[in-house]
Amino acid sequence: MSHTLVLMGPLLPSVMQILESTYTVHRYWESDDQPALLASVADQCVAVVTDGGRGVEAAVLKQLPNVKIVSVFGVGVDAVDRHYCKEHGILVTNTPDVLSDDVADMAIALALAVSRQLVAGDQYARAGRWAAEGAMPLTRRVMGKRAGIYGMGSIGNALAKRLTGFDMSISYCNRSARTDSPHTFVPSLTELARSVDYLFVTASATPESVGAVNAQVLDALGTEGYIINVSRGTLIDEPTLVSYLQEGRIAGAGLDVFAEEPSIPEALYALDNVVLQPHNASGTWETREAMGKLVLDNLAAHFAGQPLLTSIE
Ligand code: 8YV
Repeated sequence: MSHTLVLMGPLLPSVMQILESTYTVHRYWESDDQPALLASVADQCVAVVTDGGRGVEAAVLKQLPNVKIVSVFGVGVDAVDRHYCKEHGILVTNTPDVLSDDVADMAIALALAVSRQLVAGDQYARAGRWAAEGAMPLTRRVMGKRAGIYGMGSIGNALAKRLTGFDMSISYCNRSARTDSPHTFVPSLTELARSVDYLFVTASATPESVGAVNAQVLDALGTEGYIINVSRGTLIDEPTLVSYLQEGRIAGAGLDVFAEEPSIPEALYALDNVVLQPHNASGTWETREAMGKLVLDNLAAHFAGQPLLTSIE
């Protein structure tokens, strides 16, 4: 008999197809009566599969006492109650590394887009304003500027590689200096912000990093500084960021992530110093297929009694 698992939300169709032909899958998000669904599979369910945004709460896991693994389609596991998992010996797996290149690409795209006013330029061209009014207003150069990376993990590293192609000086703030990084380590996030033109947020969401980009950091970034966030919205004090953008207290922002997704603070829609994305940094077919494969491979390894390919402490 196949193993029973609860799937918290939809995944790529190709991944769902393999998942559902290999296991007995219960679709949590589609259920009209989720508590009844959990109660009906409480004995059999041995795994939960979810994505980075949905994760899984302790309230759900409590109803599934035989779950031994939570497999996350995403690198961030902040939406999984890891404390509960640890206490109950539940393994947590994620999909690191396979998405780093695309997320780094998105960070670069956002930096270029907000500095060079790509979206505004596109609108200007489409509205026929070039012919009617002449050239659009001048923008800001990216090449050769100073970049700061908050979180020098796999994504931060992939980003640094790209930034060197723009002749940018690179410094970073991380829990500790990385012996494998040639870039300048700055222990304080505020000091990092003070010394750069672009502050890229690539750290994972942890109790230490949540809210770390606060008014003090934004003040240090200053009126010429841009912030780019491809990590989690919760790392930034969002109401403060919105008011700083409205008041021109920083130059601009490229944001792929928000504190309460899928909500975006409406005030941002009116601002031309902001470029927005709907949390799509890993959203390419190539990366999503690779993430799906890792979810499936981790589950297969677990049920075969093999070591997991990627696991979280
Ligand atoms: C995904 C993410 O958008 O990996 C993460 O942590 O946030 C993203 O790659 C998400 O997990 C897919 O739904």
